[in-house]
Amino acid sequence: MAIGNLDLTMLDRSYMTEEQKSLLNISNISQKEIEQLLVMRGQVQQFQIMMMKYDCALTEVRTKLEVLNKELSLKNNRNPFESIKSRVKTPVSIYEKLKRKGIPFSLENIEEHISDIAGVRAICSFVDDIYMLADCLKKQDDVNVLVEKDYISIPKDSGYRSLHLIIEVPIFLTDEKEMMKVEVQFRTIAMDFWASLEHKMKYKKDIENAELISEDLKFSADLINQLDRRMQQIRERIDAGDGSQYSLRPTEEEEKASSETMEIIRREIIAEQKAAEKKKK
Ligand code: 0O2
Repeated sequence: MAIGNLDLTMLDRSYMTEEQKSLLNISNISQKEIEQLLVMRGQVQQFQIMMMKYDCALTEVRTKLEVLNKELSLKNNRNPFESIKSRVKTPVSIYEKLKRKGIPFSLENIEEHISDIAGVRAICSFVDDIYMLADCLKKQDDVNVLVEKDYISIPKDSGYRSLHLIIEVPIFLTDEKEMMKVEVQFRTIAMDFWASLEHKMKYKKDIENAELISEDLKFSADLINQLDRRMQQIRERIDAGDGSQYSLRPTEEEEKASSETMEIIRREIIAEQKAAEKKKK
């Protein structure tokens, strides 16, 4: 499916699993309808140009992160991030996001109200690498930081954790320079694992008792947070070459979560025992 030279179906959806991609097709509006809308408004070329610019901005930011990765991995003997993904938001997803915000679909509104058309995601092993990488990026003199959302320090109610930066970077075209917005998400491997599963649930509309899954997800997000912190402490002890350097004594919060886990396990064992007794009778 193409508008002029731009094949909209080729917009990178590398963030998504196959299932999420197919679920996108059950949106209220189809890609074809958006194309028709743009054709009717005579904005096909403008739309193509806009998406091309966001795509160029993605390349710029990816390159910046890859350069940092190369330098920091030489200095510290480990890669600050494990992988990097990027995507330009699909027209359907742009349309849906504007709709959720109650804003009509227009090129002006897209530019003004959607800050994650170009999205880069850096997946790190350790939480401290997230902040170190983000700081290095923020310090660059051609990067304007517009918004910083630290959902690691203050997680969302869902349990979602990531560090988001909305930045502006310049792209240089034949006869102009333009500042383009890019959303950069930094998260650990474990946070990414969690977010992919939770995202899947959000897209699936027909789950019975979805609130129970949300509760489980929230609980798992806290466990993941503890795991991330512990992995970092262990890495620090390995780096220091001293196993006794840091105490791994659990914090109050960890103690509480762990006793809650034990309580859940205890209840499960009792329920299993009761079920077994009932079966015997
Ligand atoms: P998609 O489909 O992943 O692209 P704002 O206009 O800034 O107030 P916005 O853009 O929703 O509102 O900002 P926010 O909350 O920082 O979210 C930006 C993106 O972060 C989302 O994009 C998601 O990718 C991710 N995200 C935020 N909250 C959650 C969450 O609770 N769970 C998961 N799995 N991801 C989340 P989109 O466009 O909403 O979704």
